[in-house]
Amino acid sequence: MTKARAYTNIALIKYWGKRSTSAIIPYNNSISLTLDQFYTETSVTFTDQTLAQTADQFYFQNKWQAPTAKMSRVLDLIRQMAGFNRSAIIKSKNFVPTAAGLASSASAFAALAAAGSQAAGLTLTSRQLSILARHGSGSASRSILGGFVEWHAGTDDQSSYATNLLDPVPFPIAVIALVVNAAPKKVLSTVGMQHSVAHSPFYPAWVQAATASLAPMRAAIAAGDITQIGALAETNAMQMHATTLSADPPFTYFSPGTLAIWQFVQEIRTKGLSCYLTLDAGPNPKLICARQDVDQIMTQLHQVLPNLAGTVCQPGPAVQIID
Ligand code: 2P0
Repeated sequence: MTKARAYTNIALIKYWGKRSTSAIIPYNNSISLTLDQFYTETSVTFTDQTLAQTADQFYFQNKWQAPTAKMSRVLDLIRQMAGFNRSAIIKSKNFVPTAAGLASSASAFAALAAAGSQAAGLTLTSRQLSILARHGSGSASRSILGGFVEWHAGTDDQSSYATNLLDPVPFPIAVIALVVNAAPKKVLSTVGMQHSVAHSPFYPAWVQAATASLAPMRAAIAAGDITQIGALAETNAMQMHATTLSADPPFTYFSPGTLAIWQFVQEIRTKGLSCYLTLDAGPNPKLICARQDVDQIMTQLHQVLPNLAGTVCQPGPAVQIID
């Protein structure tokens, strides 16, 4: 049995659309920050039985479930590399603050790739692990690494993987994960991004704008410029969401609560507080700010939205084998 822990990540320059849906090759590079507060622990044991004799067994939060097709894809790749066809027992737990609505495929597939490959007797480099995790979920390629990470889009299976930009992170950046709605998302990201690619006339402009933002984001990270990191991330997030609003038919991940928080963020900036918002494929925003401003931001936010739950995150580590 091998157990791994992997942390979620928040994209600052986002991945939104696949050039290859089968191999999960994105249109553009993305840049993320791994977060220390949300993680998945997964253990994998390969049995003495072949897959023909026994199917893979999967337990999520201690309950039996059928393994998903994406899980089977990652496990099959591991079996292929290891040169055997034994079935696996997978036990996985998400560690996410109650009702945060933040369960993530990124941490799940990064943990599965690390635990599964090690349980199969393979010793993979972080590049190989990133490629393996990518086959479960694109964003999982980034959760193999800690701190600031860049996923290089590449052009084929072996050239699409993530590397570190900066880890450990020597400046006090914080990410406040807010919960406006803990219900499961209505349009899964895999479906939402495909819809944007196929049906938004703005999609090529998104790829161009995201690509143009990579160098400024790398420079802001290298300079430890939290305000510039936040400003670039907020612009990039809104450009991504513009591809959902501009699709035919249109859709959005924004909820009234998301917009209320975005307005709040814009307002406190006019009062001199540096705070920026980013949003993924759901209504729960994440605020980017300096650690020393967190208390002031939360105090002011609670005056506008009294019951809002928030978790303060700092840069998190790379995937680890813990057992
Ligand atoms: C990101 N998201 O860069 C973007 C921003 C959501 C919005 O990666 O289809 O679960 O499994 O590769 O990785 C979420 O999409 O999608 C995601 P698949 P994934 O973090």
